[in-house]
Amino acid sequence: MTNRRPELKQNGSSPQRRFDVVIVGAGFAGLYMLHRLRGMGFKARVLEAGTGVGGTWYWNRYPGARCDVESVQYSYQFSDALQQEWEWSERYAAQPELLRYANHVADRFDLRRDIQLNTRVNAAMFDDASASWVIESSDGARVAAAFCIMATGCLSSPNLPAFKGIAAFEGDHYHTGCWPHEGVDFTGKRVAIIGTGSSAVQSIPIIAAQAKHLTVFQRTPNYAVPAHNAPLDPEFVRRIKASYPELRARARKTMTGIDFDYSDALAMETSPQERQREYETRWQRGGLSFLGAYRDLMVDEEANDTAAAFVRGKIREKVRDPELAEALSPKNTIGCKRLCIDIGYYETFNRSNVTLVDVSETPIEEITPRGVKVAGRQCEADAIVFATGFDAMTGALLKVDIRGRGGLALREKWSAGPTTYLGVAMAGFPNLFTVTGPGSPSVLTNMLPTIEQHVEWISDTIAHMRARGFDRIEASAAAEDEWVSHVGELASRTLRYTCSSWYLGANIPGKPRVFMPYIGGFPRYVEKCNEVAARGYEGFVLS
Ligand code: NA7
Repeated sequence: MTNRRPELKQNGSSPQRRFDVVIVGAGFAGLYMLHRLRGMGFKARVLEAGTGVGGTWYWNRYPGARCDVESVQYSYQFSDALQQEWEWSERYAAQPELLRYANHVADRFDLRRDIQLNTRVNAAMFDDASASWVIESSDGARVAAAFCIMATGCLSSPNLPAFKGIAAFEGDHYHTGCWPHEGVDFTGKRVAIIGTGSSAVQSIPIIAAQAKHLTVFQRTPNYAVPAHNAPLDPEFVRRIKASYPELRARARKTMTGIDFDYSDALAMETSPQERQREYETRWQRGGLSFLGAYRDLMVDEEANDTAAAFVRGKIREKVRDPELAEALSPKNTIGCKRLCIDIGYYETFNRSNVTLVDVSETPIEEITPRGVKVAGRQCEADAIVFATGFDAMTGALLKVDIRGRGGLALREKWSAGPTTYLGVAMAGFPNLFTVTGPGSPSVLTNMLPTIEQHVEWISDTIAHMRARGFDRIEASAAAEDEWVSHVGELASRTLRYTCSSWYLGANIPGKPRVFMPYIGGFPRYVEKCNEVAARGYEGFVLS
């Protein structure tokens, strides 16, 4: 199968329409991509599986869903008018507000006329003869385009572990990543939740307050730092709006593309008392900047453990039952799995209607018609929430049967792990771009500025090709190999391989263990992309 040329005409109809660019996905990446390309005079079309725009914030409607980057920074900056007129209401925007924002952007820039909803892309095939892509959706319809851009998101393919018996469960079950639009009322219900990642940490306090009883099945405890979420003070907003360019410029200089206080100090060169003060200050401030306290936290185990021990101490203060506090205390590297930002998570376990079941040693045996079975004991439930995460970074791309030059299947190319050049392009797949693909900083950074950088770089590349009369661009195998080794080499110098995170693909049975995002930081990545372009697209073959 691998190298068979796709039969473009036999398996479906001929493409019904031709575009310059087809964009897959109408999340923040797809929306801006469409706006920018259209502004450059390209004929572009977005194909989106959902019934609305918003991507992550369209699908993740679970109780408590909220962004872990502050709203004034998790927002577009390409239009100053947009950032001046939009009013964020809270420090960390909740899902409904983020979805309203995505819809506002779609309306404000008149994007909807080029977005086709209810259209799940199944396959994309490169046709060598015409140097174009044929994109097929699940209803069999086909469109053709000179360029195909996958704006399918990093955490958009939900992972539902293959628990025995799910189909026979008599109650209702939900996955946090595809929550019913009408919401779920757990009042009076016995609820089981499986997983204790960010989605669970956000939803557990809210479900516990509503349900008759909540049982939490925990395989790995997680570190959570308080959000200290609050309504935004109008004076703060006024100051931010008056100095947005400066804020954005400062953010662009940080590793994560987020403007917060990163210290250059080393934990191991700081006294224990001073460290404690620093962690306490950051804890009181709340949010992800906790890990910015010292620059050796993600590279030196001893340094890391000072921060981990501090959080474990906080858990002991918050959870009344010492045994329960111990069970909720992570022992692994803090920041290896993504740090969670919480609103009353640990305190929820003090409630009399919440039970923790540790499944680290004895995994969930099966889902029975009436509940969840562990070690021969059944926990009865009327509803089960699977907060079991995503097939991150590669899942959504591999769900589409993408065939490059000579029929090369992406699934085949990536069988030992994803390989890309800069996280935006792949050898063997001409005229195909990925926004925030594996090998890009993406999930280690603030997604919005990262998306904007990719969109601008990709659209500038396409415009460059038009200006020079090129109709084909492909990453060279050598440039791709070099980039992949560079990404792996940087990750290997950190503590990122010490846990079973989704960054490594370790949450999906059988997925190759490769640290997928680029860990070198936003500024270094942007510099590399700009250099590549300035050198006439070094590492790409244009023809
Ligand atoms: P995560 O962070 O991947 O969390 C998934 C959770 O589900 C995690 O606690 C897993 O335990 C647990 N899990 C997965 N499979 C199983 C099985 N088979 N049995 C028991 N427990 C299981 O996903 P989220 O949706 O919470 O967050 C994803 C990202 O979205 C987050 O990092 C933010 O960036 C936003 P494990 O840790 O693997 O032992």
